[in-house]
Order: sequence, then structure tokens, then C-alpha cells
Amino acid sequence: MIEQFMSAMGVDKTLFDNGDLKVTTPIDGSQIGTVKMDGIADVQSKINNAKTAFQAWRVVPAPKRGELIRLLGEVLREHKEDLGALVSIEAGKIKEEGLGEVQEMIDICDFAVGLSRQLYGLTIASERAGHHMRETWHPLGVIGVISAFNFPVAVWSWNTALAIVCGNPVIWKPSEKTPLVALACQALFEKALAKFGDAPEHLSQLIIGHVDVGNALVESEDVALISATGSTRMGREVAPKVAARFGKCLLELGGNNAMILAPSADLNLALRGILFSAVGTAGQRCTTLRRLIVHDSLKDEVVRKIKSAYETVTIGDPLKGNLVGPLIDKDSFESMQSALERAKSAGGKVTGGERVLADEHSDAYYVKPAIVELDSQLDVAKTETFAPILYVMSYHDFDEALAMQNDVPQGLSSCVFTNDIREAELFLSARGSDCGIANVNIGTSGAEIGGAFGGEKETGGGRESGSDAWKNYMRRQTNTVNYSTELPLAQGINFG
Ligand code: UN1
Repeated sequence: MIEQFMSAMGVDKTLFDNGDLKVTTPIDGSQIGTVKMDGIADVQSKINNAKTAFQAWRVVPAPKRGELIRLLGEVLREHKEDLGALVSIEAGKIKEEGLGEVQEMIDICDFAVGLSRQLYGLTIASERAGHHMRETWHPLGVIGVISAFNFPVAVWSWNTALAIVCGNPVIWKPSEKTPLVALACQALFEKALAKFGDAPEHLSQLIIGHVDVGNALVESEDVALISATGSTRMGREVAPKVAARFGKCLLELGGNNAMILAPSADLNLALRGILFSAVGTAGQRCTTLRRLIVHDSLKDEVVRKIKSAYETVTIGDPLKGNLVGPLIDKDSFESMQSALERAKSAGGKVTGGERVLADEHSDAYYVKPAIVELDSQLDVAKTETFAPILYVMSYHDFDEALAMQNDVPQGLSSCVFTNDIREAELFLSARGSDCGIANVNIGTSGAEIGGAFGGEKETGGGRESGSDAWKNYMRRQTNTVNYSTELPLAQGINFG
């Protein structure tokens, strides 16, 4: 099933049919490959390789480093269909979303190429005559990337495109659920390297395995930045370990994203926004819409319309034109069912959520998206369940809606649908949404790469992708230069 794509992208067959880690597709649960896992000693030697690569790469001019990423973007354009299909097969995304993910990679490459000529620092007025101050940004060191199954390639590219133009090598530990797309990205990166010519070896390396190898990366003093995307539970493990060695962390953890739907909203627009954000990627985006806070005057109509829209959503093989593909695995299905049970026993009214296509695919987990009507925001709605469950609650005043929106431990994405400028601006104000992403008349998911992506509270505080997220991958140096013949001290100190 995967061989044609893998060979088109230049992945050697021995890399995926001769290993100890079994890889299955969520489409039907069948095995699609086996991959060799790394051990702790492999991690150490890859870190050493990366350290050597760093010595050479950090002194290559940044615009030249950008050329490598320009070539990566070119290779990705050539292989968009192959990589997109492989993402669909390994992660279960529908075809359009698999392609969209590769487009997101191409976009960040373009962004990073421009950035390679814009790694600007400030010049600062010195208080001393004949002195000049400035800020310089230098390459940081070895960058460790830990990514999740749900955006199995885009998150690597956000980090890698920026890290490379900023002068750093990358070691990537993909999710053990999606190692094949990682092998493909590595092969595509190597194609770009071959076109580029004289880059040092080991600018991009993969580590495949479970939490033990991830830990070895996290605990290594030779890894300057750990950029980790995944659950809040994972972040709680990683962050203290990195902090203990004074390393840097960029965390992209759980989300529990809400929409406030106000009376003045364009309902058709809102319904389309709800549908894409709540059921797209089968509810398995960090940015998935999980809570709908709807004005009480609209609640019945909106719930009715969502239910009828959900009836028309086609569920099934993600490569065959359906809108909703499978959940990643059985564990994911079980945690969805247990969240629905909890909601039910706390008085929630559950519609949908049941397994479908079980006869055809006993080892794959397709579900109907669920709507859960709640009288108030119960604990179950404050927990992120990585599945298509939309909790619907109503509000009466806008302040109450804002309080509900913010009353969860996570702080990734949020939106308001309104045509009332006061509500829209309040939502975006200091006392509005407490999330890293706050949108007006756009759903919670599907962010562009140009903005900084990430969120507050249990989401971990990191910002990746656009805006000035590149600063994560560089170290800031403050320079003071004295071009006078005196040695005046700052703060006017007279030292004899
Ligand atoms: C993620 O789910 O980890 O905003 C990333 C979005 C995508 C990225 C999601 N551009 O939905």
C-alpha cells in the first residue's frame, strides 16, 4: 500500500520492512511496515553528530542556510501528493487534510527563506558617549523536536525550517504511531541537501522509539532546545527535566478550544466554522473546537442545525472522499467513550459518538462525531479528550460567556462569532479570551503559518511557526562597543 509513495520519495525499503516497531494504519488496522528502533546509545551518537554539524552550520551565512530551506520547499512541492497520501495512510487524515498539511510545510519553508535575510537585532542608544549598543542573534545549538501523531509532518517542518535558517541542526523524535512519514521527511530533506551541495552531514536526524529515547534527548545537556508537541501529561514530564539542566523548552500541549456564538452572528458562517473545527481531522487537532458557548436565544436552533449537519457528514476511508476518517487507535476510541459515559452520568445529553464500520474494519475505529448538551460547564468539558466531542453550553450575558471560555486549564485557541464590534473587540482585549489564539468569525482550527502558534496555561506557553517564533532557535547577545578613548562606567559610577 505504501511502497509506491515511499519509493517515489526516495525512502529505502529496508528502512520500513525490517524493524522491530510495527506500524499500522488507522484506516483498517493493518500493518503497513516495521521500523528499526533506536536505543539510548544511538541517541547519544546522533547528538554527537549534531554537535559536529552545528560547529560548521552556525558559520554559514543565514541567507545561504535559507537556500537549503528553499530547496526543501521545492522538493515538498514536487512530492506533495506522495507525502499527503502517506499522511492519510499513517495518521488517518482525509486526503484534503493530508495535502493541506504538506502545504503548511511548504508555507513555512517560504516563510523561513524570507526570514533567513531578516534575523534582525536592535540597535540601542547607549547612555555613554562614544559607545554603541546592539543586540545580536546567534545560532542556539542542537534542537530536539518531539512531535505527535496528529500533525505528523507539519510540526517537524515548523521547527526544522526555522531551526535550519537560524543555524542549528535538528534531531527529531516523531510519534511512534507515525514513523513512516518521518522517514519520508528525512528522505525529502536529503534530496534538498543533495541539490544544495556542501552542507555538513547530520543537519537533520531521526530518533525512532518510545519514551526512553525521547527522555535521552530531553535529558541531554547537549540539546539546547526541546520543542515538544503533545499532551499536557507529556509536557509535565518533559519541562522539569529540561528546566533542571537549564535547557530551553518550547511546549505545545493540550487545547480545549471554545467558540462563543453571539446573537448577532452570521449563523451560516458559524455553522460552517463549527463543522470544520469540530469534526475535521476527526476531532484530533490541538485546535479542534471542543466547546460551544451559545447564546440562550439561539441554543435550540443551533443544536438542531449542528445535529442535522452531522447527519450529512460522511465517515469512512479517508482516501475515498469522506469528511471524517478514523481515530488513531483503540485507546483513543476508549477514551472518547469514557468521556461520553462521564458526561452522561453527570446529566449531559449525548447525541452521536458511537462506533461505525466495525463489521467492515474490526481493527479500525471510526466514530460518529458527538454533541453533548450540558447545563453548565462540567469537569468533563474542562478536560481535553482527543476525539470529536463537542460540548454545547448556553450563556445569557457576554461576560458570562467570556468567563466560561476562560474557565478551563488549557489556553490554546478560541473564537467568537458576532457582528457586534463591541463584543468582538472585548473578546480580543486584555479581559477577553486568555488563549494564545483568539479569532473573530473564524473557527478555532486551521491557523495560517504566518502567526505565532501556541497557547497559555496548560498549553505550555510556547510559540512556534510565524511571527518572531524564530527567536526560540537563537541566542540573544547584548553587545556594548566603546569607540571612545575614555572608559566611562554605566550608571555614572566613579571608580577612582
Ligand atoms: C496541531 O494540531 O498540533 O491550526 C497543529 C491548525 C493547524 C495546526 C494544528 N494549522 O489547526
